[in-house]
Amino acid sequence: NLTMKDEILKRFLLAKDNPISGQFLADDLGISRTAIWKHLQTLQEEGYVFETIKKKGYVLVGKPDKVDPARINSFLTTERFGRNIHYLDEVTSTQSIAHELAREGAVDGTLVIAETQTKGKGRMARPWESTKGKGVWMTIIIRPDVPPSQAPQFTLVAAVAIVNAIKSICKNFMPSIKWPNDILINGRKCTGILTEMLAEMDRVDALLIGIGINANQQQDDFPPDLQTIATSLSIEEKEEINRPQLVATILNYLELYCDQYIREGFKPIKALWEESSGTIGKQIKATTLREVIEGKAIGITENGVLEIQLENGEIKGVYSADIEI
Ligand code: BT5
Repeated sequence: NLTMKDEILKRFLLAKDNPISGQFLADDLGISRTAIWKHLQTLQEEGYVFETIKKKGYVLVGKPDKVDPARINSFLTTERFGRNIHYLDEVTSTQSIAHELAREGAVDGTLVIAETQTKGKGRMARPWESTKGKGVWMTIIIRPDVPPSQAPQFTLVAAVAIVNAIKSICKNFMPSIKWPNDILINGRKCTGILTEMLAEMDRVDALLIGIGINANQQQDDFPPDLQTIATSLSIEEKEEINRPQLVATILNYLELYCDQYIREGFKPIKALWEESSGTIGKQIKATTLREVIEGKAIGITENGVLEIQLENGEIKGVYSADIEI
């Protein structure tokens, strides 16, 4: 669903250093050269910089640091995920926008993404810090044909997709998954996942997979309460992260794994999850709404339930909890 302006931008992004002529664009997109020129004008006002090369056309030489649809699109290999993007500068929470869109019938794979959130939220209404222009703050609306009881598994599917996307982009550290919804680097949180659901009694209508990733913050961008517990990909990688590429890579993996989960069940996902887990085998303390359980995390079940072995050998399964390692 790219706009004409984004279609033009996408062609420049894919052409890299090769010039594109106004005439080529006009023919390719079926609009006048004047219309092309006006779109280029708008793009320049947004911070894109074009160089004119005599007799050849234009080259894109500068881009603003944004997670705009055309840039995400240029890295996508999916069929459905991210093919419909709602990009906003500032929102209360991408989850709220996604709720509205899902109720209005948004298609499977619709993406809501913003540069900042004023009321980003974690689980149980905890606040989520969303520094402007530095992270990935997004919600993907998916419509799998599954019963509501399977919704929590999608948090684990998303964790596997994100951790593999991070591993394919960053080479200087190893991220690990902390059950159920965190990704950590050297013990500090870089990613949180929040899965919400619209459902009938027996069928999921839509899942809203909210993903918050600290990408380009530096340590002093974090508020005092997060200083010792949060980190960003850029801090650990010691390089600037290409956010549109990260977003698209996550969507590429996510579509692959969601489809695989629907086709083959949880088994292949469980194997991928265990490969990147930093929780299994550790002595942990799990705080659920009802109790505190201490013991050794021994695995996850086919339903994504975390199994903890107590001192006395008894095994308890938890569906949702905060974990301390
Ligand atoms: C989560 O909750 O980790 C889920 C976070 C989901 C955020 C995304 S962003 C896009 C979408 N739109 C939203 O409004 N939300 C989703 P939980 O496990 O409850 O962890 C919340 C805790 O993480 C907070 O209480 C803080 O201690 C910590 N925290 C808050 N902001 C953080 C950040 N930017 N980086 C690391 N830790 C953070």
